Amino acid sequence: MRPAPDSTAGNWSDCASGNLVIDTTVPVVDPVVANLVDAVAGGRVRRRPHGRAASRYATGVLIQTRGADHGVAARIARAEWFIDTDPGKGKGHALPAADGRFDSATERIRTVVSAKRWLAGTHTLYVRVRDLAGNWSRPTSAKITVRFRPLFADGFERGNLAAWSAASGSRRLRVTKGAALEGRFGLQAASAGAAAFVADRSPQKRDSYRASFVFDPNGSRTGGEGQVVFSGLGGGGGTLFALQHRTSGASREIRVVARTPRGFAAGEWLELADAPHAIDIAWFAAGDGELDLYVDGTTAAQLRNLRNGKLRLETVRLGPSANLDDSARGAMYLDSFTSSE
Ligand SMILES: [Ca+2]
Ligand SMILES: [Ca+2]
Ligand SMILES: [Ca+2]
Repeated sequence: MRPAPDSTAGNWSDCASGNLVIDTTVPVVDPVVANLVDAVAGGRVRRRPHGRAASRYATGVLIQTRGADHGVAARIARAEWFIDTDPGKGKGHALPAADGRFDSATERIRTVVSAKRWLAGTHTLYVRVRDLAGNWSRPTSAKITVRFRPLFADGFERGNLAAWSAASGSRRLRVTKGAALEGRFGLQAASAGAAAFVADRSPQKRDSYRASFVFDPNGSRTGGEGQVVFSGLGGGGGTLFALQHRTSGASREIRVVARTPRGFAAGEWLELADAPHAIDIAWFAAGDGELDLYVDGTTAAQLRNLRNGKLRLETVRLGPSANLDDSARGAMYLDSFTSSE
């Protein structure tokens, strides 16, 4: 049915005669089976998942299912997966056919994908398939729970800073009941003038790192600078990533920045209400390195392709540590700090 090429634009050949088959039969995909496995090696399972339980912090997910198409010209041509939120048909992560080629009416799928950059917790993993004519199946799904090796946690419930590796500007840091966002105690850190932060040195040459904490600006003012309230540092003391907070007039905003070979990549400034917020930050060093910010459980920023594969995280700082403006005022509350690989 393709028009014959013609050197003169606008001239079309007669249609060739023939039978035209239009495939409107939507393919289907079997219920997905998703299991945690220990290792990912080029999409293959390095260790057999059968008869051996995956370790507690496994980050490979073995996906198994089968797509089937029916009727005339039936053929499965493509498969994809995604977690939690549907990115749109054709915009998921591609899945290979188990036999290496999508060339028949039914295709088995058996592959391992990495969950290393997922948020800890329970996710819904979806798979759908597409036929040659472009019809997508409805997705089927499976629940899968990932967890990551813990590094350090402190909710300030001992009433002091003893759990931390160091504290800077300790007269400006106070563990108080008034600052408790969870439990009985929280950290009150002065926003004004000079540094007021606690440091944790447990990351030690880490190439993947996640931290979560509760942050309440508590009416503090930053004086217009993007005050650093949480940051990760490398061996030489250079900043690898940071969460910044700034106020100007009635506006209050946060953003993340991450080191690249050419300086820093910065996320958009995001409006933040003056109230307690659950902050999650995930940093990954790799050629396609990444920094993710979640606010109150929702993705707020994703900086990708950071080309930061040579960087290693040594220490993190919680509390105002840089871009400290003389006109900053007040004190913020921080609580419930946890971190993992
Ligand atoms: Ca079909
Ligand atoms: Ca095949
Ligand atoms: Ca607490």
